[in-house]
Amino acid sequence: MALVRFVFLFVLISFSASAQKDYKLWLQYNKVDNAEIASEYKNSLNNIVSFGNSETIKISVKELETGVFSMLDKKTEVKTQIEGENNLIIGSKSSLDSNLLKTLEADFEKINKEGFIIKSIAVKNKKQLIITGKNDVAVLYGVFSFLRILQTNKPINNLNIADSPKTNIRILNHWDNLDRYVERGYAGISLWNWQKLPDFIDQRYIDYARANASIGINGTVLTNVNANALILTPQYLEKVEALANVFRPYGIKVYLTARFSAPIEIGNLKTADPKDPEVINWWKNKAAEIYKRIPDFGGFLVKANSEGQPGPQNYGRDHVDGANMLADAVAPFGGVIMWRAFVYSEHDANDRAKQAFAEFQPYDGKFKENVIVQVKNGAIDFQPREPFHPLFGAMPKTPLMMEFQITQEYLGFSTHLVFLPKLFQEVLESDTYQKGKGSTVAKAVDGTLYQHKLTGIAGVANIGNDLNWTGHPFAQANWYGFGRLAWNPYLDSETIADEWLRCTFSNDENFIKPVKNIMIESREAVVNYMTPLGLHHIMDTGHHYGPGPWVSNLSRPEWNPTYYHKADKNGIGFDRSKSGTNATAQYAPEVEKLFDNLETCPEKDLLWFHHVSWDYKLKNGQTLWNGLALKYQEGVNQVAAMQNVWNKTEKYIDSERFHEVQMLLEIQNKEAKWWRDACLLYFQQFSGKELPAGVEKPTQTLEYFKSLKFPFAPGNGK
Ligand code: BDP
Repeated sequence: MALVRFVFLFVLISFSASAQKDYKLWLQYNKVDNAEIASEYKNSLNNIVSFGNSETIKISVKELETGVFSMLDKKTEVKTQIEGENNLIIGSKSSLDSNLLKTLEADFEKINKEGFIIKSIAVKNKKQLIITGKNDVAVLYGVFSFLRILQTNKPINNLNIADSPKTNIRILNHWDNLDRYVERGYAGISLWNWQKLPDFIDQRYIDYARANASIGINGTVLTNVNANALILTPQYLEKVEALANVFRPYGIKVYLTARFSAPIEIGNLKTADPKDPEVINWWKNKAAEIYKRIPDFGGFLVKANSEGQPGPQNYGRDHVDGANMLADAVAPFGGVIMWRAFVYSEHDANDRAKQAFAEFQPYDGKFKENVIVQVKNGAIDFQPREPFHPLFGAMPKTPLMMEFQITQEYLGFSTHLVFLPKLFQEVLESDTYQKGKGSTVAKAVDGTLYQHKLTGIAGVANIGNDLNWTGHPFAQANWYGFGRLAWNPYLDSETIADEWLRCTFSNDENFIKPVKNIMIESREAVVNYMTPLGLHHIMDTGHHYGPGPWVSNLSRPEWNPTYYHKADKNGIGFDRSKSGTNATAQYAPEVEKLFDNLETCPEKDLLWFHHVSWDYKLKNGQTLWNGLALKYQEGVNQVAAMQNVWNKTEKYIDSERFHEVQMLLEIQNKEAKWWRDACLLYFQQFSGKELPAGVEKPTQTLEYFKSLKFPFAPGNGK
């Protein structure tokens, strides 16, 4: 009996210990295994000397103490004066003494207001390490960055780092409803417990803020873009205020989505016309009311006249009228309006991929200066691969911010291991040529292309109340990677994967190397087994789970997968070249030429821009049909290879995460085969050709795949 109890207890303890691991994200602060490195660290870190006593500085000190203690088994003392050598000094510019200020004068020149300095310096001939910045939150960023250096076992004896974020608004968009249902959420329900707020502060709010601060995220939109006006009522604003108070010391501003019809729904007005004086006044008062509670409120994110959401067009006005009216309301308080360009209409027979550009580009220069237009990375909708959105670089007089989707609505939910920074990087590196060669999307987004001061990157969050936050342990890497790229859109995704693995799992090279490869390959794998060669939007309807290339009965033509792949006897693909919808003309001439010509169009985007015959010869000599089938197979093979690698990692990590990922990869493998078989069987009806050698034969019929229904697939309404 005693033995049973002991075993039970042991299982319980080891279970909860590893469950905690999942929860701790990339802030594991694992003990430094390498004795040499550990002793170097210990010798260089005597006491913490802290200048300033704001909440943020207290948080910074606590983080350092926790990190150093946990990684080095060393308790550091906290002093307010420098004594002896090898201390870690922290404090913002305004709290440093004149001596230190003088030493760092040139360094402060190198950073912006959120940037930090981590530097080995001599004070009265004694070696010290300092972490500083122009304000306390910048110091906190520096602290997390320093802890990351320790977590990744890099040398600290001669540091000289000056690092600043390249964008101002680095923000998560939560598509969370007030009943805690998360639209396109695959990791549980919303973190925000509106019922218990404002009086009950869940520890998760604090941990959420800390995790975000650790990667430089400085804003959060708490509510769904498909907005509910109730969030703007006093009853809810009190709750929002409570969250804002928790997030503030971590440098995170709160934003809300504004439902355009709110003046009618909660203000008892007859209209929401943006030119109506009463409406204008209503929003002004609403803004004042919010700022009274939350002086650093960030502003509003607005989805208007898109997918049925109300907007200025309901009153014969346009997006500029709507955005500028709201911009005026928040301007006196320093707020911004993030106005989304995700628009397309069932009444517009134009190629859906062209509609946002056609509508927004002519508005260039017409928005107020506190408006930033938020543009999805591609012209359709967060597909596994899309060419960059033609609006980037094409509105020189308007700040544009990037919207990425971190939640994997179209990339396997929280079941598939897909490392998204690879996708993000591909988009950011794309050359728009709008100001000649080198006019990358990253430059359009960080403001350097046209010297914009207001800049930003948004990510649709993949966070819910699952124990591990994101459903899949590796989906944490997508949250992490998003933050890192928002800070610096020029970072390499491989570097990000490396950092994340070390901080989250282990520094053992035998683990890092192969698993990093899995991550890097994983994005191409999902493209291959879902939408190779430029295919897009062939997922099943509504929930978007699994393949549905056959769907053709939806009320709006541009919701049907058949609209996008246009498979017929002659071939497959959407002709967006001159001979088709001429969407290519929305790009700069150099890019237009590249995409427009079948010969020069990158094969990864082939069927996005061209309707291509089944016998068309690909660059590798295969016919299009064979090449397509082989790509689907390659995707499946890549998942199998990922599994092989993962199965050998058990000895390096905790068994809970090992087994979780193992099970998830098994599902990913099954679903990759499902995608391959369903799509190939369906397209085969048009190509009329056999599957080439090397492609496994489907084990089910097309009818079987078509019959599959998933009424309760997550993320798609209740
Ligand atoms: C689509 C999602 C839908 C969102 C929409 C948006 O399916 O749930 O509301 O994007 O971004 O991809 O507004």
